[in-house]
Amino acid sequence: MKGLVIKTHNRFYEIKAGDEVFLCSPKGSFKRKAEPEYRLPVVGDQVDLELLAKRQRGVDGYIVAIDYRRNRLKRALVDKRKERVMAANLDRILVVSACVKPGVDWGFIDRYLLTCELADIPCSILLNKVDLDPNHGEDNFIDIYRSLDYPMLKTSVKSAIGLDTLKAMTADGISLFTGASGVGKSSLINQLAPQANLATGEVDARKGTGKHTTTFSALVPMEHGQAWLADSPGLRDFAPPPVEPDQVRFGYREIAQAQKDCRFSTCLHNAEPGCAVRAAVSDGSISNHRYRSYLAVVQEMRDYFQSRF
Ligand SMILES: Nc1nc2c(ncn2[C@@H]2O[C@H](COP(=O)(O)OP(=O)(O)O)[C@@H](O)[C@H]2O)c(=O)[nH]1
Ligand SMILES: [Mg+2]
Ligand SMILES: [Zn+2]
Repeated sequence: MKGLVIKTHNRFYEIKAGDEVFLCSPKGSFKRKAEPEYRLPVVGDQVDLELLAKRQRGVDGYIVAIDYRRNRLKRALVDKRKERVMAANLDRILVVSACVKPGVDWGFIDRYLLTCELADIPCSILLNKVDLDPNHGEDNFIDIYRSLDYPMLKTSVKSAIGLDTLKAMTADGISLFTGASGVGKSSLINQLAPQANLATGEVDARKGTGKHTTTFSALVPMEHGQAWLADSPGLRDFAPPPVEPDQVRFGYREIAQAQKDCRFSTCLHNAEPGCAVRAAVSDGSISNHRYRSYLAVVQEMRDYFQSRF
């Protein structure tokens, strides 16, 4: 029987199969045989189940195989040379920012777009809390990202702005919400799936009181049951893994496009002669903001790999 992993506990997994949810654990034999990446199920996985006639030792059955993952979101572990898959088979990632409180950090958004491009996961940008923003979002930036074909949506939980569009955007498949703490991810998910009843609140990192840190450990069903939403932990718990400096260019759509005309195929668009990317920045077809963001990320990755190895 096939099922979808919707929740991970310590060693147990909740698997939705048909209209039922089964509690299962991975079968030892499969864990020994599988490729390292496929030894642990994550939310979003499609798995093969062997069900027991009745519940034994706390489980309804065993996970005997994990299907091929068409994409996966990874995070860096504390030992940053290691990575771990956090969720698989995502239909989209929604990067949430708040227009005000704390304000939009476009460099942060670029890092997520980079992660999504390299992981082959469609990415949308949500600007929440527009009710607090007299300008209703930073439109000059919005134009840049719209022209790159990233879906952009302004929302307000408080004033019910953009929520129907958000509902339509997330109406099928698995949508994962990410972004810094306090931008409104859990509040937005509660709008789409009221029964989720996720904890929300002001960020109080110092005390951490009443702060319920959600992880990628559960998928919440939308009301009609055909789509799933995943809340995510704050930044501190989740950083996308670093990428080699020469891979960064593939995370910027317009740069990846323009670089076909660079004189050197290895061009990093820094000071190389015959660089089509820098030419595009000069004539305004690539925004200065994105180019500077690209250079900053390349430098950051370079520093990281040099300090590390
Ligand atoms: N004014 C305003 N406040 C919001 C909005 N969305 C969320 N909030 C508030 O922002 C705070 C953080 O929200 P939460 O959903 O916990 O953010 P998360 O950390 O990203 O999950 C809470 O106090 C929410 O009530 C919004 O659209 N407008
Ligand atoms: Mg939250
Ligand atoms: Zn170049």
